[in-house]
Amino acid sequence: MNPPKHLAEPLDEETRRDLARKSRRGFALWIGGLVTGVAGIRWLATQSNEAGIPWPLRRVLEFNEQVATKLIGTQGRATEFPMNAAGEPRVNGRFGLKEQPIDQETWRLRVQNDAGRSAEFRLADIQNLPRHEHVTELKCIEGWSQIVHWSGCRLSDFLDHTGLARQGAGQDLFPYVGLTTSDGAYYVGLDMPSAMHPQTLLAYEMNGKPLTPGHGAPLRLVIPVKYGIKNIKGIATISLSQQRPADYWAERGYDWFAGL
Ligand SMILES: Nc1nc2c(c(=O)[nH]1)N[C@H]1C(S)=C(S)[C@@H](COP(=O)(O)O)O[C@H]1N2
Ligand SMILES: [Mo]
Repeated sequence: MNPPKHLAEPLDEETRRDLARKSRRGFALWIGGLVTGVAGIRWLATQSNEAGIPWPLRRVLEFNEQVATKLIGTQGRATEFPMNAAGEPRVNGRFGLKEQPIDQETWRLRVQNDAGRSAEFRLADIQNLPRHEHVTELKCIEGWSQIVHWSGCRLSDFLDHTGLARQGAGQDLFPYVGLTTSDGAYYVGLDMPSAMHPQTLLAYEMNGKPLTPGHGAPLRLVIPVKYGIKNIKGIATISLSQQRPADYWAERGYDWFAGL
């Protein structure tokens, strides 16, 4: 078969010169772009770091955070799915987890605040609070996600129950919540609106069964408005603070807010 006519036709002189001019200009633009890109990356690399990444990128994340807070606020909810969509997530991330099963008789959750007050709670204290369940997607920044059925109490109910979330009676809530594992090897910081979100749970069951050690027994955070990194397993202490708490992955350059 013959090639289509317009491809077979020899180029006239004017078209040829026009093409040559265009390709020279394209090449110049390409080189210009390359030089600008390299200069930009070198400039970025020489800027001082803030929490693990160059400050201009940090400003972008902070801007995203402000936009997300305005758009989602505390009204926005993560999508909930029917029960039969739930499945088993992989065990992902073992920082601060114990391999042996935890003794629930001696286990305590410690809560402390910046006003110097603290208290300890048993698992039964948490299980006696109103039970809430939801089927939501656990989204890992590594690029996988899994729909899971979680049960537990609302973190907001628990914080109210402790009486430690406010500086004093009738005063404002502390602006931040920090959660850590018993050895302090994994830790997460949350803004108070996300902590008080109705879907944010202190979960003790996954897919209808008590949590396994790998999934954070006996108590983990489930916060479907944030990425997996914030869903800390094996919670041992909760701190209410005036300052942004330490956050394992934020210290390694990930977005502190980590909202969806
Ligand atoms: N203690 C602790 N909690 C953790 C992690 C971890 O390494 N240690 N990894 C986080 C990450 S990155 C993800 S995606 C989820 C995974 O939860 P799963 O193991 O129940 O699937 O746990 C989060 N909570
Ligand atoms: Mo993750």
